[in-house]
Amino acid sequence: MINMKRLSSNLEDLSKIGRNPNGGMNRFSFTDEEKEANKLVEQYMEEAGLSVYYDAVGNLIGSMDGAENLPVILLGSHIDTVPDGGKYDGALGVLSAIEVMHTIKENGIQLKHPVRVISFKDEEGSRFGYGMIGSRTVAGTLKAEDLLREDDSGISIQQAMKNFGLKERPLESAKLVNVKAYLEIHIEQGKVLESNHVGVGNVTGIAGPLWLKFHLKGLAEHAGATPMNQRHDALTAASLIIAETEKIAKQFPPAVATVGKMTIKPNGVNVIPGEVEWTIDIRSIDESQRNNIEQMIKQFAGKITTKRELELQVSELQRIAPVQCDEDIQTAIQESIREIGEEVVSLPSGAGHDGMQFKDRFPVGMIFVKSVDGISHNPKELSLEKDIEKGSNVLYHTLLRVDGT
Ligand code: HGY
Ligand code: MN
Ligand code: MN
Ligand code: MN
Repeated sequence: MINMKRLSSNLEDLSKIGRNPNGGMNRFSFTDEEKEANKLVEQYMEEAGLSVYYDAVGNLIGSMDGAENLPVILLGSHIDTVPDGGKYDGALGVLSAIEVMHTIKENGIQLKHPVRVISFKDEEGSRFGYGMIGSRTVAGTLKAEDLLREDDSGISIQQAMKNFGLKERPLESAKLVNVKAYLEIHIEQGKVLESNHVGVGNVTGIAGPLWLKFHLKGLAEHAGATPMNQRHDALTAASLIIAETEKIAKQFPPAVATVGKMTIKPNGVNVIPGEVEWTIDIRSIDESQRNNIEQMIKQFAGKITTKRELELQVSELQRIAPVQCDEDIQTAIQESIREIGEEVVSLPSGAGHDGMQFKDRFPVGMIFVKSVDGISHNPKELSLEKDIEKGSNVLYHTLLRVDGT
């Protein structure tokens, strides 16, 4: 069984890096915080007997040879966070995978397949508004032009990679093809496991996120001298569109739509807003339903824009298809959950994960660990040690099953 004391202390130590005064995590890609966190994860990987290296985009990889020349099994997750994030999102997946490999080494088990534990670069997309650059690179889908995307201070991903000290290498060198399976353990970030009174779950599929940016242009004018019926107020129009977005999404459960970022220009108390920019994150496990929601929002926004003589630009930040988890891996996970004496609960993931990038490339399986009150992307994010231990042991047994040991 895994060593929960070691895993818990590693989780605690990693969570000290990038922690802000109110206990939230700010660990963004290609920053000093991430460099420090990478150093710690490298150490854990080496202690687990893994040989450590970085690929062309900066994924941190711990590798263990297999007894036979077989396709590789990938374990992974991410250590970057959302702004003011929690201590388990992503970090649990990387550290639990390392703990499983450490336990395999201590138990003197020689796996047939080679294994790579990957700490994927920039899963959240917090800094550049374009997530999963690490897993896209492994899937071979990251394009050179994607690296031109910039953060709020105008630094491109490419420049950030150079500043981070990454050796320049062709992205293709990081693509992995001969892969047997990708396994990820992650906190659920929702309330299904808790409402079913279980600590772990088998993931059936991952909802795909569509991120759009709306930019509305009106006319900044004097708040006191401009009559109400002669305004081109970008913020009032945006508020109507955002209210309608919520109404539309509520018609199609379990699909969701979220406005997470917004800027107002010139942002003065006594100035009618001339420009407003906001993001919408639309998710569904059903791609056609998501596209339908997207069209309905765009149509409504177009109507409001024309009526109020404003200018609207809608740009796509990312569009990731939903993915179904592999049936055989789900069976291995379900058997492993039973093996540790737990009841099997299977559920879709509303949150996005690196495994989506491997759709139609190699089989994906995910194990969920209960989130207390379903809270995540919040400093209050919490998963209990006993559930983390169960989930990590399920990952251990699932890896042995997938390996055929
Ligand atoms: O956006 C997500 O679902 C994940 O946290 N990257
Ligand atoms: Mn997240
Ligand atoms: Mn995550
Ligand atoms: Mn993930």
